[in-house]
This record gives sequence, structure tokens and C-alpha cells, in this order.
Amino acid sequence: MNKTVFITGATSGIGKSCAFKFAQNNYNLCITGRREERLKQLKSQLEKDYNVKVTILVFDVRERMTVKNTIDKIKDQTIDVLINNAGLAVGMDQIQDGSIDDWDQMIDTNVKGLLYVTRSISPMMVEQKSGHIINIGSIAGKEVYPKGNVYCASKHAVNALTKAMRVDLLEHGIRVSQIAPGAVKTEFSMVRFKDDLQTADSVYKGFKPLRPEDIADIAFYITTLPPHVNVNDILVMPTAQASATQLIRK
Ligand code: NDP
Ligand code: 8X3
Repeated sequence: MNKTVFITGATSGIGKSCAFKFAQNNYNLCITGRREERLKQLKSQLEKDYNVKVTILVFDVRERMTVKNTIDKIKDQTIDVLINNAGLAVGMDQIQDGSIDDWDQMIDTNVKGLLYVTRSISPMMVEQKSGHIINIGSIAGKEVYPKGNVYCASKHAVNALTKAMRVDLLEHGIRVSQIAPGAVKTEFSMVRFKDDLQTADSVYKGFKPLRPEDIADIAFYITTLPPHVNVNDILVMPTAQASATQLIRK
């Protein structure tokens, strides 16, 4: 029987690449995001190309009751892998100039949204006595950099929560991993710079960034390890990037 992966933020970037990777490997999928049209297109492509079952769940991870009610509807399913991927950076300002609305959006999505989804899925895994939770962290959860303030804080929270989840779920045999990437070329910078295409493009100029497929490959790989093996944390960077602030551009 096929396994099932539940991916938050599958409409773009890393989440979408994970959807392809797991579908190619015969997983059924629950794909989520706010952009329903994109989810519908993805579902029809994946079902056609890979002959897997794809369930679409449209919700904003910030809406606590919607997250709960939506996931409640699929409670009879077995979720083998949860990829907590939905997240974003919004704005890049020094702390004294930051937009409080941007801060709220990052904290509500990256931290509280991840918690709401985990709070609904982890009891299902406890009941099953198996499961694997993969949190998409960031280099921003390991270091801070100028004007990264609240985004970095939110990803430091993901880093801490990954460790905390592993401790709490230990007795239930559930694996908990974090993948913490450096620069990956996705829609991330368009969102961060509020659709300023020129600034977003400049982030990836002069070096070869990671591709979202690189992260999907890692996510899939760590699920293929024998059940007694858990990868706690992977920090993965473009070869041209040594830290959050050290990057060689040619
Ligand atoms: P994208 O912008 O391409 O994708 C982000 C995904 O998150 C989209 O599918 C979006 O779906 C979803 N999302 C955002 N906000 C919400 C919300 N409120 N509710 C539900 N879904 C939401 O960026 P990436 O693929 O790069 O980002 C994925 C993750 O990777 C994020 O957690 C990001 O912080 C992390 N990351 C990215 C790096 C990079 O350099 N790109 C590096 C390190 C980590 P929709 O808009 O349809 O709701
Ligand atoms: C995204 C990578 O360096 O912009 O998490 O924080 S970075």
C-alpha cells in the first residue's frame, strides 16, 4: 500500500518540489496552501503522471480553527510523513524600522502555523505509533544577519521546536528531522521583497543557488533510511555560500 505525505505550502518552491519527489516515489499526497487553483493544477498533473492519490486541503496555516477542522476531515487516513514547509519572510528592515504587520505575519505563519498543523497531525502519528515529521528550518535558524531579525527569530523557533518535538515524541517512535537550507531559488525573495522583481532577482545573481529539487531530494532521502535511523538536522548550503552573510558572487 502506498504511504502518504502531508505537505504544507505545496503551491510553490520547496513544497511543490517535495510533492513531485514523493509522487514519483509512489506516495499519496495531501497538499496544502492558500492558492487553490495551483493546488488543483498540481493534483491533476501528479495524478496523471504518477498514478497516485492527491488530496487538496486549502487553508491558511495562521487560521487555527480552520487548520483543525480541515485536518479533522482526514483523520481516518494514515499520515506517514508531515513536511512542515509553509513559511515566508516578509520585509527586510532594521529592527527600529520594521513593520509590525510583517512581524506578525512571519511569526503567525512560521511558528504558530507550524504548531497548529503539528498539533493536529502528531496525535494521528502517536495513535499509529509511527510517523516522520520534517520541519523546514533555515540557515536563519542557526545564525542572525542584518535586517533578518524577526524572520531569523521565527526560524530559531523552528530549530528549537524541532528538538522539542523529537524529545516529546521519542516514546512514540516518531522521527523528527529538520532541514535548514541556505539560499534556495523559489518565490521566497519575491514574497520577502513584496513583488519587487529586480531586488528579488538580485538575491540569486552571480552564484548558483540551491534548487527546490535539492531540498526535496534530501527530504525524500531521509525518509528512506531504516526505521531505527533518524537524521536530526541537515544544514545545507549552496557551495558558493559559507554562512548567512558569506557568499561568493562572480
Ligand atoms: P515559496 O514562497 O516558493 O513557497 C512558500 C510556500 O508557503 C507556498 O506554497 C505558500 O503557499 C506557503 N505559505 C506561505 N504562507 C502561508 C500561509 N499563511 N498558509 C499556508 N501556506 C502558506 O518559498 P520557499 O519554497 O522557498 O519556502 C518554503 C519554506 O522554506 C519556508 O518555510 C521558508 O522559510 C523556507 N526556506 C526557504 C529558503 C529559500 O532560500 N528559499 C531557505 C531556507 C528556508 P500559498 O501562498 O499558496 O499559501
Ligand atoms: C531563507 C534563507 O538566508 O534568506 O531562509 O534567511 S535566508
